[in-house]
Amino acid sequence: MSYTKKILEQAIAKNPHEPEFHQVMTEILSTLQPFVDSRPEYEKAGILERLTEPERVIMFRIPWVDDAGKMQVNKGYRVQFNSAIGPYKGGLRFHPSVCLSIVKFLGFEQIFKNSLTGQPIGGGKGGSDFDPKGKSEREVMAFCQSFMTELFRHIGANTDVPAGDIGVGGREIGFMYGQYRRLTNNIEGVLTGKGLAYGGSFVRAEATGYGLVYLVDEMLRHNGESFEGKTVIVSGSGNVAISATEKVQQLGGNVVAMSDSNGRIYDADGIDLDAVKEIKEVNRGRISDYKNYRPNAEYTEGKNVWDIKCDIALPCATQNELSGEDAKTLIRNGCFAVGEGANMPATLEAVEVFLKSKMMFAPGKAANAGGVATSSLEMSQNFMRTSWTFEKVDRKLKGIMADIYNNIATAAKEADCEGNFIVGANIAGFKKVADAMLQQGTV
Ligand code: NDP
Ligand code: 2IT
Repeated sequence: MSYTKKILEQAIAKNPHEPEFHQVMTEILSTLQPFVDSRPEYEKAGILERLTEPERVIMFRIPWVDDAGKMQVNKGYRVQFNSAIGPYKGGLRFHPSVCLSIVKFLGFEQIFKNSLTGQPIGGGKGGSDFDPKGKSEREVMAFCQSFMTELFRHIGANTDVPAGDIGVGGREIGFMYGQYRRLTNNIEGVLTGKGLAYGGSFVRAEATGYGLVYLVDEMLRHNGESFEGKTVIVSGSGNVAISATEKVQQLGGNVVAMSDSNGRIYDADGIDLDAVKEIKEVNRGRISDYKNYRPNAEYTEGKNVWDIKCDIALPCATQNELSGEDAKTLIRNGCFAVGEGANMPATLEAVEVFLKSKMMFAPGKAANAGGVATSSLEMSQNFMRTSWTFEKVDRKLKGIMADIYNNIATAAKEADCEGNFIVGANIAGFKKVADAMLQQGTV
């Protein structure tokens, strides 16, 4: 039996009740199969057995007191998945759906993504089932401080460097960083996505969305296309969705739809991004408020964006938000390119539909790697005690995304799967980590 298949089955059996973790392992290991099975040194060294088992999982209690004086308790997680090529690196997610399966799926994906950036960063992820929605600023601060009161002993600038993800932005990073500093009496770049006033990097806030558009632009240009004059739909309206929309607009594309977990907006004249920023970043409101700014736009409750006619689709909200049926609808409506800003937004069925159709498809671990790549640039600046200009960081980000595109395109070609960037990204990401593990012996 194939080594890869055997380990996939074993890993699924060993980790029951973790559907998202099973899904990401299935996608990655099944595409790696021909590459890994033809190289017996990987089996001999037990590379896949080790890769699918996190180096360390930390789970903890987060007690905090709400505005009514009531004690609340949430679950906290940090999965330190793989440090073969550098300190664990990956975001923290605060969302009621967060559980071990989701943190492990994100941590596993992060190993390969971080490898693809070319930066020396390992894979990790964490978070909590805390829901920041509707909480006061004081409640969010109390929660973040309690979260860090346990997490601080497990992380460090050379050990594990968390950042933001869903529900964790500049505000939450600030509260957690302040608590880390107070507990350790140590000023170090232990988190990324920090404010510019205390060690943050220019472009980090925009990096995931900008990087996504840089990579998709690269993919389009290699196929004789561009964003100029194209109709684009974006799901979500958070950090990644907003910065992706901004960059598409700068490149001459027309973004006509965005969404949140309640519904979607459609604005044929092109999304007014200042309005979305005010609703989401200033008021922390709902996307339905968009109609107050643009009365001619349509808001549809309970609907996602995938049935809106477009040339290019950028899913930027969450995992499994785009089904096989949605994929078929997109293709039927003429969509010819998809770039994943979110982590695993397309289901396995949707990915299959995209690959069969031969449309351009950029998988998340390559397309959204600009965020963590810029986090690594933030770490470099912190170690050097310096700060680079916006233009310098943006230039580096653009270069990193172009390198990622070239590496995944080359790896796909070498595997006789030209244009299949899932295969390309998985092989290119895997190879560096596996080689580092081989060279480091039994660890
Ligand atoms: P934000 O919290 O800023 O925004 C998340 C957006 O997605 C919101 O519009 C939110 O709507 C929507 N959303 C979240 N969960 C759901 C759900 N279950 N159903 C429908 N909509 C949902 O997060 P980010 O923009 O940072 O993250 C978005 C995606 O990008 C995630 O998959 C994340 O893992 C990925 N990513 C983020 C990076 C970063 O640097 N921030 C880097 C790489 C990937 P609502 O407000 O209604 O919940
Ligand atoms: O999924 C991701 O890559 C992130 N949430 C960003 C991680 C980071 O460390 O910047």
